[in-house]
Amino acid sequence: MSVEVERKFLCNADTLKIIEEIGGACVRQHQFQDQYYDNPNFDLTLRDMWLRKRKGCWELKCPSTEEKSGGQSKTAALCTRYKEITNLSDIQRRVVEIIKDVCEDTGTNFSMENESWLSELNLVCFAEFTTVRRSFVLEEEGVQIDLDQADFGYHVGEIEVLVPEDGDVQSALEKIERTARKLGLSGDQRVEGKMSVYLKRYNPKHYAKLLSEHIL
Ligand code: V4E
Repeated sequence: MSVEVERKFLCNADTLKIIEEIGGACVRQHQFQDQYYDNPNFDLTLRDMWLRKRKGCWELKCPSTEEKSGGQSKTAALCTRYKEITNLSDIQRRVVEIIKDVCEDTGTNFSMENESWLSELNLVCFAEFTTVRRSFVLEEEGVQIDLDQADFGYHVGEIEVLVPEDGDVQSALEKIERTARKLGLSGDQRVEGKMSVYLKRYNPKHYAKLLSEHIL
């Protein structure tokens, strides 16, 4: 399983032009809807686990606990590192491990045919939005740049490097740092992701809880 190392950045009127000037090639433009799920106690998101359905497929984003996670440099502090699980039975197993209290009577043999496992685990959709994404690659750095426009009016960019399991996270952080400099990014504040902005606006209690636990 690979680890996604990402740095988010704020876009402006010049971002697209700069990406083209530094050699970014547009490889894809697509639109997708995300539905995020958790139980009413927020047992998943309070553990920084993000269960979502995107284009009909289930995904679970979990924090990477790699030993070689790249240390605590300024660059590392601006980046996130997550693993993405896409196999449904693996996702269900991880979710059951986390929501143990509601699962005392629940096995892990859920039907793959329908979505009754969601109600069995008391999981409900807490966020739903559509993103238009333009993706660019910088061949020489081996990085991808995504420009996301969410349907609730938030525009954010991401510099992303995929690192194989046991791969070199430090080198990924350096690629991201070099790309950030080429893009002229300044500042050492983490930029909010779509979820932060969405929850702050539409589900402030959930947002406040995640903020107080330093998840967002
Ligand atoms: C990991 C995470 C969340 C799930 C959504 O992740 P994100 O990368 O923001 O969304 P997206 O659409 O770009 O996913 P991709 O297509 O890249 O897989 S929601 C909140 N988090 C945690 C998080 C955080 N604490 N800080 C920052 C800057 N980003 C994400």
